Amino acid sequence: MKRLLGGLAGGLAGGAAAFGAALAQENSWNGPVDGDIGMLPAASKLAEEVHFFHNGVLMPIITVISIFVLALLLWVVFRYNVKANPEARKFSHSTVLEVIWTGVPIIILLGIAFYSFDLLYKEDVIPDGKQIVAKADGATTDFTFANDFPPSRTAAAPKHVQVFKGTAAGAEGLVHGRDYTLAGLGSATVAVKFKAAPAAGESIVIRVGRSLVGPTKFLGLFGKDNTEIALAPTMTIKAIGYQWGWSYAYPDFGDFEFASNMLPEDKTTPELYRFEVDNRVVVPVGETIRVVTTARDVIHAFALPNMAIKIDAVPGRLNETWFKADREGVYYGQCSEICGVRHSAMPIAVEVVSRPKFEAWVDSQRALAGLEPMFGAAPEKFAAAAADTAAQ
Ligand SMILES: [Cu+2]
Repeated sequence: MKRLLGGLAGGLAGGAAAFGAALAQENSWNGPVDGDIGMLPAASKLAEEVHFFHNGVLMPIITVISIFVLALLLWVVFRYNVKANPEARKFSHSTVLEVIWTGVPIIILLGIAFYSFDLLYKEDVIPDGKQIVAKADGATTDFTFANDFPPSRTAAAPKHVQVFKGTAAGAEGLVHGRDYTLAGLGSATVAVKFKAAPAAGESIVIRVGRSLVGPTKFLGLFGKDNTEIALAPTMTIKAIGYQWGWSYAYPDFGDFEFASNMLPEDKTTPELYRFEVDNRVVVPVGETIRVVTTARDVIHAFALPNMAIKIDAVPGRLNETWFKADREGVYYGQCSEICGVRHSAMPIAVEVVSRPKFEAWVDSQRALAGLEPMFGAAPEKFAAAAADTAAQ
């Protein structure tokens, strides 16, 4: 028995270690690999929040319920079998018990809804946060900005404002109360008042709005708050599903459109077969992208697991969602609505690149469509965009 228990404990410890290793696995191509447990690596704050909801909220609840039900079962099996309990009692109701087994699940579901309704809202509603960048002159301590949102969306609490100091070393998040205070929350103009004037030349980045996404402290107590204010989209991509492929349009950049079809087996690697396409969607890193979906024939669904988005593409109707990739790379998804015999042959491949690369790509697509370049004529814009990225 001792050996059995020892083996069991060893097995559990080994299993836990394997689970940890699988979770921590470096996954350079962001897709599934052999031995994976859990979800694909998160590439956006929204995906991090989805993972937090699954790993930090749902899994503990599921585990406790499973163990509780198993214990009840074992109790009934051993305590009330025909040998241990030959004379069964004949009662059929217990008001107290029925109130408990109705009330407790309601409380559990309310607890889940508290997190999941919030997430549903964030996925569905396009963020409206804005960012103000100011250069410090070494003397100014107060930086004001217009709080010009619709009444229900104005910055009214310290968490609706995030302040960063951008230096060569990267962005440093400042703490309300320690580094700065806020004046005028809820009114038309808000001031960020620094305790000490930031050094001359430093970029002061102020993010404002109510579109907070990312994992927060569990029950407001444990872990660390890792939320960020999501900014309003800088561009829209329109994904149109058809039997069997996707077509993408970029209405902000001259309405060029291209088809994106799965690469045949001999044109790609075994690992990427059924993921890779001939023309990838290209988007800039760190920017909020509005995704609008529709379809030409039957219902398809646009899904990107790394960004934790999935939305139906319905003929005659526009659906929208959004994502913001935090890392450059290629992210794969697949049509997620059974749409016909080649449903499995309409993958989605999104390439996240730097802003200058994105602009060069836009110009190349415009050239293919017979349009004038949009960015190439103004090379100084490239430098400004690169400096902006460095400042963040
Ligand atoms: Cu489809």
